[in-house]
Amino acid sequence: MDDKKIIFSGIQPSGNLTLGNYLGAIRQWVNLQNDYHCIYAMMDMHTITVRQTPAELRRRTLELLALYIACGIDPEENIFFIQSHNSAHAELAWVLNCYTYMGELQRMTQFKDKSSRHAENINAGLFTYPVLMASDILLYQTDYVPVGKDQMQHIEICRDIAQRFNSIYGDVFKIPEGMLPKVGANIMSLQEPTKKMSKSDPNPKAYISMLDDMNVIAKKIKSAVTDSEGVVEYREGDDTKAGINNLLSIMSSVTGRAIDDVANDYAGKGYGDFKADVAEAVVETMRPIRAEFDRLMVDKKYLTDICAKGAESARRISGRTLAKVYKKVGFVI
Ligand code: ATP
Ligand code: LTN
Repeated sequence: MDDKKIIFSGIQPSGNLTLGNYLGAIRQWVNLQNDYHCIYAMMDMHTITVRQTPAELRRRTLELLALYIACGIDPEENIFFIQSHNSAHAELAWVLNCYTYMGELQRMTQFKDKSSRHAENINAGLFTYPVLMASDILLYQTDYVPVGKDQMQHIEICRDIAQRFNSIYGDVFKIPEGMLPKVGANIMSLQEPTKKMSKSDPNPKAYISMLDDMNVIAKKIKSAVTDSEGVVEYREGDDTKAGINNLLSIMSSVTGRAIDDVANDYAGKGYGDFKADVAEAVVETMRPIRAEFDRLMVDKKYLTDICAKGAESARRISGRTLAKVYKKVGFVI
Protein backbone atom coordinates (compact mmCIF):
# COMPACT_ATOMS: atom_id res chain seq x y z
CA MET A 1 0.00 0.00 0.00
CA ASP A 2 1.23 3.53 -0.76
CA ASP A 3 0.76 6.30 1.76
CA LYS A 4 -2.20 7.99 0.08
CA LYS A 5 -4.96 8.89 2.54
CA ILE A 6 -8.44 7.44 2.33
CA ILE A 7 -11.54 9.39 1.34
CA PHE A 8 -15.05 8.03 1.85
CA SER A 9 -18.36 9.69 1.04
CA GLY A 10 -21.77 9.02 -0.40
CA ILE A 11 -25.19 10.33 -1.25
CA GLN A 12 -28.65 8.87 -0.76
CA PRO A 13 -30.54 7.99 -3.94
CA SER A 14 -33.60 9.63 -2.39
CA GLY A 15 -34.35 12.00 -5.26
CA ASN A 16 -32.77 13.68 -8.23
CA LEU A 17 -29.49 15.28 -7.27
CA THR A 18 -29.55 19.02 -6.83
CA LEU A 19 -27.15 21.80 -7.57
CA GLY A 20 -26.52 21.76 -3.78
CA ASN A 21 -25.37 18.14 -3.88
CA TYR A 22 -23.15 18.93 -6.84
CA LEU A 23 -21.50 22.09 -5.49
CA GLY A 24 -21.44 20.92 -1.87
CA ALA A 25 -20.23 17.39 -2.40
CA ILE A 26 -19.57 15.80 -5.79
CA ARG A 27 -17.61 18.62 -7.32
CA GLN A 28 -14.94 18.49 -4.67
CA TRP A 29 -14.69 14.73 -5.11
CA VAL A 30 -13.57 15.24 -8.70
CA ASN A 31 -10.52 17.16 -7.53
CA LEU A 32 -9.53 14.57 -4.95
CA GLN A 33 -9.15 11.55 -7.20
CA ASN A 34 -5.47 11.94 -7.99
CA ASP A 35 -4.23 12.49 -4.48
CA TYR A 36 -6.31 10.07 -2.40
CA HIS A 37 -7.77 6.58 -2.44
CA CYS A 38 -11.44 7.42 -2.89
CA ILE A 39 -14.45 5.26 -2.08
CA TYR A 40 -17.95 6.51 -2.93
CA ALA A 41 -21.20 4.72 -2.23
CA MET A 42 -24.82 5.01 -3.22
CA MET A 43 -26.46 5.04 0.24
CA ASP A 44 -29.61 3.04 -0.47
CA MET A 45 -29.90 1.70 3.09
CA HIS A 46 -30.10 5.22 4.49
CA THR A 47 -32.75 6.10 1.94
CA ILE A 48 -35.38 3.73 3.33
CA THR A 49 -35.50 5.67 6.60
CA VAL A 50 -38.13 7.61 4.61
CA ARG A 51 -40.70 5.65 2.55
CA GLN A 52 -39.60 5.03 -1.05
CA THR A 53 -41.19 3.53 -4.12
CA PRO A 54 -39.07 0.39 -4.75
CA ALA A 55 -38.85 0.72 -8.55
CA GLU A 56 -37.84 4.37 -8.21
CA LEU A 57 -35.21 3.64 -5.60
CA ARG A 58 -33.70 1.00 -7.87
CA ARG A 59 -33.65 3.36 -10.86
CA ARG A 60 -32.24 6.28 -8.87
CA THR A 61 -29.43 4.19 -7.41
CA LEU A 62 -28.01 3.53 -10.88
CA GLU A 63 -28.76 7.10 -11.96
CA LEU A 64 -26.71 8.30 -9.03
CA LEU A 65 -23.77 6.23 -10.17
CA ALA A 66 -24.16 7.58 -13.72
CA LEU A 67 -24.16 11.12 -12.31
CA TYR A 68 -21.02 10.53 -10.26
CA ILE A 69 -19.28 9.39 -13.43
CA ALA A 70 -20.81 12.13 -15.60
CA CYS A 71 -19.49 14.72 -13.14
CA GLY A 72 -15.97 13.47 -13.83
CA ILE A 73 -15.22 10.86 -11.19
CA ASP A 74 -13.35 8.10 -12.98
CA PRO A 75 -14.69 4.58 -12.26
CA GLU A 76 -11.26 3.10 -13.04
CA GLU A 77 -9.53 5.20 -10.39
CA ASN A 78 -12.16 5.25 -7.65
CA ILE A 79 -14.27 2.61 -5.92
CA PHE A 80 -18.03 2.95 -6.42
CA PHE A 81 -20.46 0.58 -4.77
CA ILE A 82 -24.02 0.22 -3.53
CA GLN A 83 -24.19 0.28 0.27
CA SER A 84 -26.59 -2.68 0.52
CA HIS A 85 -24.13 -4.82 -1.47
CA ASN A 86 -21.78 -4.86 1.49
CA SER A 87 -23.44 -6.38 4.56
CA ALA A 88 -20.56 -5.20 6.76
CA HIS A 89 -22.32 -1.82 6.99
CA ALA A 90 -25.39 -3.28 8.69
CA GLU A 91 -23.23 -5.53 10.86
CA LEU A 92 -20.99 -2.79 12.19
CA ALA A 93 -24.01 -0.52 12.65
CA TRP A 94 -25.52 -3.05 15.05
CA VAL A 95 -22.37 -3.16 17.14
CA LEU A 96 -21.99 0.61 17.19
CA ASN A 97 -25.65 1.04 18.16
CA CYS A 98 -24.59 -0.48 21.45
CA TYR A 99 -21.92 2.21 21.88
CA THR A 100 -24.13 5.20 21.06
CA TYR A 101 -26.40 7.01 23.52
CA MET A 102 -30.03 7.93 22.92
CA GLY A 103 -29.28 11.46 24.14
CA GLU A 104 -26.61 11.96 21.46
CA LEU A 105 -28.97 10.86 18.71
CA GLN A 106 -31.80 13.02 20.00
CA ARG A 107 -29.67 16.11 19.40
CA MET A 108 -29.21 15.49 15.66
CA THR A 109 -30.66 18.30 13.54
CA GLN A 110 -31.42 16.01 10.59
CA PHE A 111 -33.42 13.68 12.86
CA LYS A 112 -35.40 16.58 14.31
CA ASP A 113 -35.99 17.98 10.85
CA LYS A 114 -36.98 14.71 9.16
CA SER A 115 -39.15 13.53 12.03
CA SER A 116 -41.12 16.75 11.89
CA ARG A 117 -41.52 16.40 8.11
CA HIS A 118 -42.50 12.72 8.33
CA ALA A 119 -44.48 12.73 11.56
CA GLU A 120 -46.43 9.65 10.45
CA ASN A 121 -43.24 7.57 10.19
CA ILE A 122 -40.70 8.38 12.89
CA ASN A 123 -39.01 5.00 12.71
CA ALA A 124 -36.05 3.64 14.65
CA GLY A 125 -33.93 3.68 11.47
CA LEU A 126 -34.38 7.43 11.16
CA PHE A 127 -33.21 7.76 14.74
CA THR A 128 -30.13 5.54 14.38
CA TYR A 129 -29.28 6.87 10.90
CA PRO A 130 -26.06 8.52 12.16
CA VAL A 131 -24.84 5.17 13.53
CA LEU A 132 -25.14 3.55 10.11
CA MET A 133 -23.35 6.55 8.65
CA ALA A 134 -20.58 6.23 11.25
CA SER A 135 -20.23 2.57 10.26
CA ASP A 136 -19.96 3.49 6.58
CA ILE A 137 -17.07 5.77 7.35
CA LEU A 138 -15.25 3.77 10.02
CA LEU A 139 -15.24 0.47 8.12
CA TYR A 140 -12.77 1.88 5.59
CA GLN A 141 -10.35 3.48 8.09
CA THR A 142 -11.26 6.76 6.42
CA ASP A 143 -9.09 9.86 6.84
CA TYR A 144 -11.41 12.46 5.26
CA VAL A 145 -15.12 12.68 4.52
CA PRO A 146 -15.94 15.36 1.92
CA VAL A 147 -19.53 16.53 2.54
CA GLY A 148 -21.65 19.67 2.67
CA LYS A 149 -22.03 21.63 5.89
CA ASP A 150 -25.33 19.97 6.89
CA GLN A 151 -23.48 16.69 7.44
CA MET A 152 -20.81 17.99 9.81
CA GLN A 153 -22.90 17.13 12.86
CA HIS A 154 -22.99 13.51 11.67
CA ILE A 155 -19.22 13.50 11.24
CA GLU A 156 -18.85 14.78 14.79
CA ILE A 157 -20.97 12.00 16.26
CA CYS A 158 -19.04 9.49 14.15
CA ARG A 159 -15.81 10.74 15.71
CA ASP A 160 -17.31 10.57 19.20
CA ILE A 161 -18.47 6.97 18.69
CA ALA A 162 -15.07 5.95 17.26
CA GLN A 163 -13.19 7.60 20.11
CA ARG A 164 -15.43 5.94 22.68
CA PHE A 165 -14.88 2.54 21.08
CA ASN A 166 -11.13 3.08 20.80
CA SER A 167 -10.87 4.19 24.42
CA ILE A 168 -12.31 0.84 25.49
CA TYR A 169 -10.61 -1.50 23.00
CA GLY A 170 -7.47 0.27 21.73
CA ASP A 171 -6.87 1.70 18.26
CA VAL A 172 -9.54 -0.02 16.20
CA PHE A 173 -10.80 2.91 14.15
CA LYS A 174 -9.04 5.77 12.43
CA ILE A 175 -10.67 9.02 13.59
CA PRO A 176 -11.98 10.69 10.42
CA GLU A 177 -12.26 14.37 9.63
CA GLY A 178 -14.92 16.19 7.64
CA MET A 179 -13.81 18.12 4.58
CA LEU A 180 -15.84 21.15 3.43
CA PRO A 181 -15.60 22.94 0.08
CA LYS A 182 -14.39 26.57 0.30
CA VAL A 183 -17.53 27.86 -1.41
CA GLY A 184 -20.77 26.04 -2.05
CA ALA A 185 -20.84 24.15 1.25
CA ASN A 186 -24.32 25.44 1.92
CA ILE A 187 -26.47 26.13 -1.13
CA MET A 188 -29.88 27.42 -0.06
CA SER A 189 -33.43 26.88 -1.32
CA LEU A 190 -34.36 29.20 -4.21
CA GLN A 191 -37.79 29.79 -2.67
CA GLU A 192 -36.92 30.01 1.04
CA PRO A 193 -33.27 31.03 1.01
CA THR A 194 -32.82 30.62 4.75
CA LYS A 195 -33.37 26.83 4.34
CA LYS A 196 -30.90 24.51 2.62
CA MET A 197 -31.60 23.40 -0.94
CA SER A 198 -32.83 19.82 -0.57
CA LYS A 199 -33.68 17.18 -3.15
CA SER A 200 -36.66 16.06 -1.09
CA ASP A 201 -38.23 19.53 -0.90
CA PRO A 202 -41.90 19.19 -1.87
CA ASN A 203 -41.66 22.37 -3.97
CA PRO A 204 -39.58 21.64 -7.11
CA LYS A 205 -39.04 25.38 -7.69
CA ALA A 206 -36.93 25.41 -4.52
CA TYR A 207 -34.15 23.33 -6.04
CA ILE A 208 -32.30 22.82 -9.28
CA SER A 209 -32.22 19.19 -10.19
CA MET A 210 -29.23 18.01 -12.20
CA LEU A 211 -31.74 16.27 -14.44
CA ASP A 212 -33.90 19.36 -15.08
CA ASP A 213 -34.09 20.58 -18.66
CA MET A 214 -31.84 23.52 -19.36
CA ASN A 215 -34.75 25.95 -19.84
CA VAL A 216 -36.30 24.80 -16.54
CA ILE A 217 -33.01 25.49 -14.74
CA ALA A 218 -32.88 28.98 -16.17
CA LYS A 219 -36.51 29.65 -15.26
CA LYS A 220 -36.04 28.48 -11.66
CA ILE A 221 -33.07 30.79 -11.17
CA LYS A 222 -34.89 33.72 -12.70
CA SER A 223 -37.79 33.21 -10.30
CA ALA A 224 -35.57 32.77 -7.21
CA VAL A 225 -36.77 34.74 -4.19
CA THR A 226 -34.60 37.81 -3.47
CA ASP A 227 -35.39 41.14 -1.76
CA SER A 228 -36.63 44.55 -2.80
CA GLU A 229 -33.43 46.48 -2.14
CA GLY A 230 -32.04 45.98 -5.63
CA VAL A 231 -28.37 45.88 -4.58
CA VAL A 232 -26.20 42.90 -5.57
CA GLU A 233 -24.04 42.68 -2.48
CA TYR A 234 -22.99 39.80 -0.22
CA ARG A 235 -23.95 40.32 3.41
CA GLU A 236 -23.09 37.34 5.53
CA GLY A 237 -25.66 36.56 8.21
CA ASP A 238 -28.21 39.11 6.97
CA ASP A 239 -31.38 37.06 6.41
CA THR A 240 -33.01 39.74 4.29
CA LYS A 241 -30.11 39.26 1.83
CA ALA A 242 -30.30 35.44 1.97
CA GLY A 243 -31.54 35.11 -1.63
CA ILE A 244 -28.85 37.32 -3.14
CA ASN A 245 -26.16 35.81 -0.90
CA ASN A 246 -27.18 32.41 -2.20
CA LEU A 247 -27.12 33.42 -5.88
CA LEU A 248 -23.72 35.04 -5.35
CA SER A 249 -22.39 31.85 -3.74
CA ILE A 250 -23.74 29.80 -6.62
CA MET A 251 -22.19 32.13 -9.20
CA SER A 252 -18.87 32.20 -7.38
CA SER A 253 -18.90 28.45 -7.03
CA VAL A 254 -19.64 27.66 -10.69
CA THR A 255 -17.27 30.27 -12.12
CA GLY A 256 -14.47 29.85 -9.57
CA ARG A 257 -14.36 33.63 -9.02
CA ALA A 258 -14.36 35.36 -5.62
CA ILE A 259 -17.80 36.45 -4.39
CA ASP A 260 -16.81 40.13 -4.11
CA ASP A 261 -15.45 40.09 -7.64
CA VAL A 262 -18.72 38.76 -8.94
CA ALA A 263 -20.72 41.30 -6.93
CA ASN A 264 -18.58 44.17 -8.31
CA ASP A 265 -19.69 43.32 -11.85
CA TYR A 266 -23.23 44.25 -10.90
CA ALA A 267 -22.65 47.60 -9.22
CA GLY A 268 -25.46 49.85 -10.47
CA LYS A 269 -27.23 46.99 -12.25
CA GLY A 270 -30.51 45.29 -11.32
CA TYR A 271 -31.34 41.77 -10.21
CA GLY A 272 -32.65 40.91 -13.70
CA ASP A 273 -29.18 41.12 -15.31
CA PHE A 274 -27.60 39.29 -12.41
CA LYS A 275 -30.10 36.43 -12.45
CA ALA A 276 -29.82 36.02 -16.22
CA ASP A 277 -26.04 35.63 -15.89
CA VAL A 278 -26.31 33.19 -12.98
CA ALA A 279 -28.82 31.17 -15.00
CA GLU A 280 -26.49 31.03 -17.98
CA ALA A 281 -23.46 30.05 -15.88
CA VAL A 282 -25.37 27.25 -14.16
CA VAL A 283 -26.84 25.97 -17.43
CA GLU A 284 -23.39 25.88 -19.06
CA THR A 285 -22.04 23.92 -16.07
CA MET A 286 -24.87 21.40 -16.19
CA ARG A 287 -25.12 20.91 -19.96
CA PRO A 288 -22.07 18.64 -20.51
CA ILE A 289 -22.84 16.65 -17.34
CA ARG A 290 -26.38 16.04 -18.54
CA ALA A 291 -25.17 14.91 -22.00
CA GLU A 292 -22.72 12.45 -20.47
CA PHE A 293 -25.35 11.19 -18.04
CA ASP A 294 -27.78 10.48 -20.92
CA ARG A 295 -25.05 8.57 -22.75
CA LEU A 296 -24.15 6.46 -19.70
CA MET A 297 -27.74 5.55 -18.83
CA VAL A 298 -28.12 3.70 -22.11
CA ASP A 299 -25.65 1.02 -21.04
CA LYS A 300 -27.03 -0.49 -17.80
CA LYS A 301 -24.58 -3.39 -17.90
CA TYR A 302 -21.62 -1.02 -17.80
CA LEU A 303 -23.08 0.51 -14.63
CA THR A 304 -23.99 -2.76 -12.90
CA ASP A 305 -20.52 -4.16 -13.66
CA ILE A 306 -18.95 -1.18 -11.91
CA CYS A 307 -21.17 -1.83 -8.88
CA ALA A 308 -20.24 -5.51 -8.76
CA LYS A 309 -16.53 -4.80 -8.96
CA GLY A 310 -16.82 -1.99 -6.41
CA ALA A 311 -18.75 -4.14 -3.93
CA GLU A 312 -16.04 -6.77 -4.08
CA SER A 313 -13.33 -4.22 -3.23
CA ALA A 314 -15.52 -2.67 -0.54
CA ARG A 315 -16.12 -6.04 1.11
CA ARG A 316 -12.43 -6.86 1.04
CA ILE A 317 -11.33 -3.58 2.64
CA SER A 318 -14.11 -3.38 5.23
CA GLY A 319 -13.87 -7.08 6.18
CA ARG A 320 -10.61 -6.41 7.98
CA THR A 321 -12.13 -3.73 10.21
CA LEU A 322 -15.26 -5.75 10.94
CA ALA A 323 -13.23 -8.82 11.93
CA LYS A 324 -11.18 -6.72 14.32
CA VAL A 325 -14.32 -5.24 15.89
CA TYR A 326 -15.94 -8.66 16.33
CA LYS A 327 -12.81 -9.97 17.97
CA LYS A 328 -12.48 -6.99 20.31
CA VAL A 329 -16.07 -7.15 21.57
CA GLY A 330 -15.76 -10.85 22.26
CA PHE A 331 -17.54 -12.59 19.41
CA VAL A 332 -16.15 -16.02 18.50
CA ILE A 333 -14.61 -15.63 15.04
P1 ATP B 1 -32.51 14.85 1.41
O1 ATP B 1 -33.30 16.05 1.08
O2 ATP B 1 -33.09 13.56 0.86
O3 ATP B 1 -32.10 14.75 2.85
P2 ATP B 1 -30.18 16.15 0.44
O4 ATP B 1 -30.48 16.94 -0.78
O5 ATP B 1 -30.03 16.89 1.72
O6 ATP B 1 -31.21 14.97 0.59
P3 ATP B 1 -28.06 14.28 0.86
O7 ATP B 1 -28.13 12.96 0.20
O8 ATP B 1 -28.44 14.35 2.29
O9 ATP B 1 -28.89 15.36 0.08
O10 ATP B 1 -26.62 14.90 0.68
C1 ATP B 1 -25.61 14.48 -0.19
C2 ATP B 1 -24.42 15.39 -0.07
O11 ATP B 1 -24.72 16.67 -0.60
C3 ATP B 1 -23.96 15.63 1.36
O12 ATP B 1 -22.54 15.68 1.37
C4 ATP B 1 -24.53 16.96 1.70
O13 ATP B 1 -23.78 17.63 2.67
C5 ATP B 1 -24.46 17.67 0.37
N1 ATP B 1 -25.52 18.66 0.27
C6 ATP B 1 -26.84 18.42 0.30
N2 ATP B 1 -27.54 19.56 0.18
C7 ATP B 1 -26.62 20.56 0.09
C8 ATP B 1 -26.71 21.96 -0.05
N3 ATP B 1 -27.88 22.57 -0.11
N4 ATP B 1 -25.57 22.69 -0.13
C9 ATP B 1 -24.38 22.07 -0.08
N5 ATP B 1 -24.21 20.74 0.05
C10 ATP B 1 -25.31 19.99 0.14
N1 LTN C 1 -26.02 11.18 5.47
C1 LTN C 1 -25.47 11.55 4.23
C2 LTN C 1 -25.28 10.43 3.27
C3 LTN C 1 -24.30 9.49 3.82
C4 LTN C 1 -22.90 9.68 3.96
C5 LTN C 1 -22.39 8.50 4.55
C6 LTN C 1 -22.05 10.72 3.62
C7 LTN C 1 -24.58 8.26 4.34
N2 LTN C 1 -23.44 7.68 4.77
C8 LTN C 1 -21.04 8.36 4.84
C9 LTN C 1 -20.67 10.57 3.92
C10 LTN C 1 -20.20 9.41 4.51
C11 LTN C 1 -26.37 12.55 3.63
O1 LTN C 1 -27.53 12.60 3.91
N3 LTN C 1 -25.81 13.34 2.82
